[in-house]
Amino acid sequence: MTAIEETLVLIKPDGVARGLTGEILRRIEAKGYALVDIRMVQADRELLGKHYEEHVGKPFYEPLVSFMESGPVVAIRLAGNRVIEGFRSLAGTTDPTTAAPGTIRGDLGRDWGLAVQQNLVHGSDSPESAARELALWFS
Ligand code: RTP
Ligand code: MG
Repeated sequence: MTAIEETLVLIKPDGVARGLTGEILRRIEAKGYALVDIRMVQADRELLGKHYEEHVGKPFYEPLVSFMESGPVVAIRLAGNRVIEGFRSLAGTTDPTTAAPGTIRGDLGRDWGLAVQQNLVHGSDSPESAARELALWFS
């Protein structure tokens, strides 16, 4: 038996701006996960600073936060058995240029000049991250 768990998925500003929200939701639903809650958010620096606290001080932190506040994101509370690893598998690896075809990043993403920041989606990477991030985006 595996337990039903929840994860935070974000459709990042590039995914929203390119009109890929429907296609990304379609893939998530086709995989069989449940959309528990969904909202469109214009994130500010305070929220993004907490969301990306593990990356504070890294060279890509400032450009990442600037990118993430450049437009609205879609935040999704997603549920299912092993959904945390399942969604990350659906998303593909971080760099969309080399993410495997068949994945969201591999099929729909590429390098548009901002390195790997524009990679369409975020998914929590552990149960602890999921609980922390869901509390931030669905408080
Ligand atoms: P995510 O958190 O968005 O689901 O992606 P991830 O686990 O695959 O990547 P992570 O290492 O957590 O990095 C978070 C986001 O920061 C941007 N990033 N830029 N070297 C770079 O320029 C760099 N490395 C990471 C990406 O947008 C990545 O998704
Ligand atoms: Mg991550």
